[in-house]
Amino acid sequence: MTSYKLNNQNLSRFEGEVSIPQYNRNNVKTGIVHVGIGGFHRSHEAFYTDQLLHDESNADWGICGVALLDFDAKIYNTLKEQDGLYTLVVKELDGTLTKRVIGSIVEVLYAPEDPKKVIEKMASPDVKIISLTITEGGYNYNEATGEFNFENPLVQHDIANAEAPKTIFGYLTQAFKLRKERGLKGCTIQSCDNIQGNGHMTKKMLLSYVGVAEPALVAWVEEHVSFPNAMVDRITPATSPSDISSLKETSGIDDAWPVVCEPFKQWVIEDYFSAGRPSWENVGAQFVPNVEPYEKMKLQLLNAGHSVLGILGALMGYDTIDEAANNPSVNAFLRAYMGREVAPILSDLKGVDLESYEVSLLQRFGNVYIKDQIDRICSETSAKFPIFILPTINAQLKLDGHIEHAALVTAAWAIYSLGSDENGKAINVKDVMASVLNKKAKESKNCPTTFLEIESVFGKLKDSKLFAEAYTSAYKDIVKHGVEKCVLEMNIN
Ligand code: CS2
Repeated sequence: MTSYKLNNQNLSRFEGEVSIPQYNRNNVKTGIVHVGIGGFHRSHEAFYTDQLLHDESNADWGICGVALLDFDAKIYNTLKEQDGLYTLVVKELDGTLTKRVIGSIVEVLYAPEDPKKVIEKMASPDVKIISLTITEGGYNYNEATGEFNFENPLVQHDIANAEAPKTIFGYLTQAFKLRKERGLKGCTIQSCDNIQGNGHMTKKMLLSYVGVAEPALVAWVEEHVSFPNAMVDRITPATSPSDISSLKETSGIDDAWPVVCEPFKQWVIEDYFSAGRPSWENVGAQFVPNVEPYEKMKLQLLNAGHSVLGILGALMGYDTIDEAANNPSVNAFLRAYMGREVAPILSDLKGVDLESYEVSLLQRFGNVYIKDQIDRICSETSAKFPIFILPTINAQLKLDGHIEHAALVTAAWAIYSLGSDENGKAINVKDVMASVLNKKAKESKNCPTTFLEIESVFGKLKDSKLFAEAYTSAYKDIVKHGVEKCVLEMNIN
């Protein structure tokens, strides 16, 4: 089939093949600056917003996508060439594909090229919301101290070079400074990352930074900026070359970076927006007074479940999450982890139905069309573990409760960090802490608990005798018998 480059000029050619924006993108003004224009933002917030823009009264809520890191040059260039357009391909449970061109990103900026432009955009009076998907690690939180990490060289760079920052904290500080100087209103900072109390975390980290970099601005931020917490959810694997070629062949869309995702989506947000917000509730988002139950449920079941499948699956030599989820022993292990270790500590949460949530998760993880990469799930586990798994362990330890499944997963992660799977195939550990993890993993061969000494990940976990024993015994069993046999044994006992 003849294909055409995806851009404004060619957009109408795709009408009929796929859904395309039925609104005039030229009339859409930027009301949201979003930092981090990877797959998840484009399958989630940008998708919700695109649906909303079909009602002309919402035309003030277009998105300016900001690529913050050097590493983001490719997505910036792609979206720039495609006038912000991209295709969202939803892989339905029966394997059919629902395709839609998304038009809500109406501008894109590349921060390393022109930091001033990004700061000005963030300070624009039209911009009411600055939303973020900067990953768990992007918040610069240290698990060991519970505080902002000022030792990060990028943070030190920003303190010394205020006007050409590199971190989100440097950018926001400069933008707020301009807003204050110009007598403008504040705005909302909306985190869309998988962190418990993501709004509170953003506020705490930002104010720590501002307190050192620009102390006179602290009171202004406290008064004029709001930080609603939110739970965000939609499984969005990395786009594969075959996703790109099949879109071209079957629909004639030459899109250099489409986004693929599952059909399920959820967005639960606290309604604290200091300068107004779009009516996302009209397109499926939920506004609630307190998002904590939803966040806990999602982080400790879905995200932790992903890490369990990812770490065990990686050692077993699997490539995708569905392979691990559809292995009966691993599946039973995950169900036992959720039922015995996570559910009891979430049992007093009001407003959520845990059992049906767990059932739906197993179905989502097992979706064979999604092919979510184990590699993606295991990336940056050092930032994910403290958020997804550690809170469950700590809560169980307080109750003298069950930690055996979590201990096995932790032991499997220590072995994973040695860098090869059980068949001797190399594992590419993608983690900012990869070298520390590998060093500790090597030392753990003789004394397994050495791995638990990484305080910025595990806090004081190594001091728990109960955990250390379960972990050490799981470590030795995995080395001796392999993951599959160990999880099978656990299911029997
Ligand atoms: C995943 C998440 O990165 C991870 O470890 O668990 O990206 C997950 O797919 C999303 O949070 C789903 O909403």
